[in-house]
Amino acid sequence: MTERVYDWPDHYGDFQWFIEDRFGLFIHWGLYALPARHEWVMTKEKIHPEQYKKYMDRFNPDLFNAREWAVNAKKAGMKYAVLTTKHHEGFAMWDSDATDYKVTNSPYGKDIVREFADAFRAEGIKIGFYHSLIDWHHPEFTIDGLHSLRENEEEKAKKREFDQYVQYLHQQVHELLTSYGKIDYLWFDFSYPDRDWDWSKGKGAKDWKAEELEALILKLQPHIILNNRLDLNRGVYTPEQYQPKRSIKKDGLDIVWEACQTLNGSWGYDRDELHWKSPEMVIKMLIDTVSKNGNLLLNIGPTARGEWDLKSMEIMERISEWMKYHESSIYGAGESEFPSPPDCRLTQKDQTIYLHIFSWPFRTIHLSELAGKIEYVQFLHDHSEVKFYEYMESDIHHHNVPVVEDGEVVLEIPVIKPDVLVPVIEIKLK
Ligand code: FHN
Repeated sequence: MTERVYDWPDHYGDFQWFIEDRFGLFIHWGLYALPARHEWVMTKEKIHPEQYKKYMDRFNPDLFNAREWAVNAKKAGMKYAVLTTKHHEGFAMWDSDATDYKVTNSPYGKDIVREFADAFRAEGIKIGFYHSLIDWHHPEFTIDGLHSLRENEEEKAKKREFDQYVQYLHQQVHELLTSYGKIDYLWFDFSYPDRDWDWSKGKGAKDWKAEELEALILKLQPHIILNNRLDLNRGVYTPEQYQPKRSIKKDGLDIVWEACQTLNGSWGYDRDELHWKSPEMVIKMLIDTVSKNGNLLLNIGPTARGEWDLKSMEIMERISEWMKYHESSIYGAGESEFPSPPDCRLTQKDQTIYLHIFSWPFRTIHLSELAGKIEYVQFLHDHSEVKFYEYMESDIHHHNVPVVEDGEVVLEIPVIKPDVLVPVIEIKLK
């Protein structure tokens, strides 16, 4: 299989572990779990920071058990985990020296980032921090069209020193990268330089002093990888809430990318948001992503008591079952050099092709360009052999024998679909 060449910044950490791991857990957790109406509730409902603080006074996730989360994530086959250290609401989920608006000043009183990092690291899961560039709580973060105070003329009339906020932003990133050990992945969110509301503009790299911030990060943790939302046009490309049509390339080079997806329609816990994806759909999204040389970062929004809701748990259970038998078609795999049959996805790892069958066909699957190249074929879940043939032994094409075109291989599959959400056939090449 031809070696891939990636467009990756030389001064960033090595991304090899990332494209090996393929599957990560995204956790969106903050004060917004209490209103339980989406993580943008503060701005959707234009809540003044002073009013919003009532949630800090009530934040006490008494059922939170970081080790339980880590064990569940490991069982589902997730190799890295990204936790919101601060979302746009501005609330620090760690014991920050830079603010009183932090979890250690809530009734919960403990450092959640510390508990998360320790528990997930103990399970061998790599650590990622999500950190919001946007901050609707900080008094010097200038009010713009996304801000919860965007219609508050009195607040908009007050002068704000954005540079003071940027200093605070850099200070908190410094805290996060010097207090919790080795951090593998830093996930900023998000720049919006092209937005324009006439009375205010969006914010991008220049506003965040992103070059300076990036230099600080790599000085503190030189091995770290970053996503591309600092508006520096480099790092992990992070499409969300859709599946790219094909693998992502730029000037002929492969791009390191990660599809970021929710289980329902919200990142943060949203009690009444019921557009849950089926376990089968989620597993197909994971397979689809890897077949296009990407990673899947799959999100859970824990409740204000610190638990994963039942629906999320159910989906994670089914993912765990599937990954138990099929993880080898995901880890270290990527886009295949061969064309996929209809209603299937191929992943490939060196001399092994994994055929993921999205809709179960009757009796045969025709593989192109593989005649003479296959050594052995089996189902991945039970290692039962799959018979195949490449040409007709006799010249007579009997009416009940499939026509095999030049270069094709035909797999003979059972009429009954195996009892797994997405069956996978492992094809060993010569
Ligand atoms: O505004 C955020 C949103 O709340 C969520 O955190 C997602 C996750 O990728 N990022 C932003 C929207 O693109």
